[in-house]
Amino acid sequence: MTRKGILATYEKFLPLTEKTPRLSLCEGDTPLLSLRHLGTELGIDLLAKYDGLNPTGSFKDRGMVLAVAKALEEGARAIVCASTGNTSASAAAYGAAAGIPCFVLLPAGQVAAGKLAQALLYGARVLAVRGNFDRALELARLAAGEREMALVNSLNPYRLFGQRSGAWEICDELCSPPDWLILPVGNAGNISAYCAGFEFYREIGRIDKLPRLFGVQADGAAPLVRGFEIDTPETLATAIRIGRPVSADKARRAVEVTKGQFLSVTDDEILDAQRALASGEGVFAEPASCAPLAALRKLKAQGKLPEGIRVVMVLTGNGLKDPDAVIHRIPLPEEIDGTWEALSAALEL
Ligand code: AN7
Repeated sequence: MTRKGILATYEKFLPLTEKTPRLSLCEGDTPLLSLRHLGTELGIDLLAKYDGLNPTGSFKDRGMVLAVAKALEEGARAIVCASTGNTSASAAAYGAAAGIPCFVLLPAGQVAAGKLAQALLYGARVLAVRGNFDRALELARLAAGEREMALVNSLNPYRLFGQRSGAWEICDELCSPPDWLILPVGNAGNISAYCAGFEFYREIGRIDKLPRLFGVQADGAAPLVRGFEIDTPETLATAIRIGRPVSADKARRAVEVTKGQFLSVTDDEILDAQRALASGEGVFAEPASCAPLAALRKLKAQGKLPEGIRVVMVLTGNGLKDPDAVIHRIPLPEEIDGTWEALSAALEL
């Protein structure tokens, strides 16, 4: 099957009219990889939904394509968002594709280099706000209210609607839902969208049960695990450095109706998981995306991971987005003289 993009593939399931522009950068239809080595280690059937292979390198494209198409349909003069990075890259790209100006508000100094480069190069007007993501989002909401701009954060219902496609693709490919679906949680939109996607498929009879949904946060930014908002969230997984998730209620409901759970892991556990995923399976995901693997390893160590279940882990963002998170923590390449003798000595297996 050729890639057609989310709007064409799921036309019937999305709130499209004949006036909605069929925008596409060929997002979605990402691979569902079997992670055999890590799966064996954990004693489960482990699959990864490799959403870092989307056009801008993250799952955000699934919802952004619909949000921007709807903004065009509704005559918005510009789009605006706040972002820890990936939303801004996606908004900027789809804004460019749609020919509509894009404003992005980033927490100053807290966005991974790849994401910042994307937003700038795709031609967005990028503003670095002195403050954290939660403050930037308040300002973006104000901007949308004060100007004729469409807010394309996940408060925009079309974003979450488009992100349901992740759940649909998994069910379409497996012909049944997995036992568990585990994903990182920041602003809590994606876990809510997955839940809605699975519930919709159950409603129309494509599946007969919901997977248990597990949302993973970083210890320093874990409002949903702790049960209260965090004023100064801290984690090196900057994508999920969020203290006041706007979709907290929806996410709590998602975990409740599917009998799932919120979990948290330390930054060190995230980095260990990132390395295990890369060196064990050949898959490079950004730190936030590795929080679920870290959580699975932790559950295994605690004897709380059921044997033999099928688990889909959503790899939400590409590792290339944020090389700085790892480059200072791994040994640098060994330097050798440009001679055969030096090389020969280094080629010991
Ligand atoms: C790689 O880009 O919030 O719980 O502004 O980039 O739906 O927020 C990114 C979030 C997980 C969390 N993984 O998803 C933004 C932003 C990656 C992310 C999340 C994000 P939500």
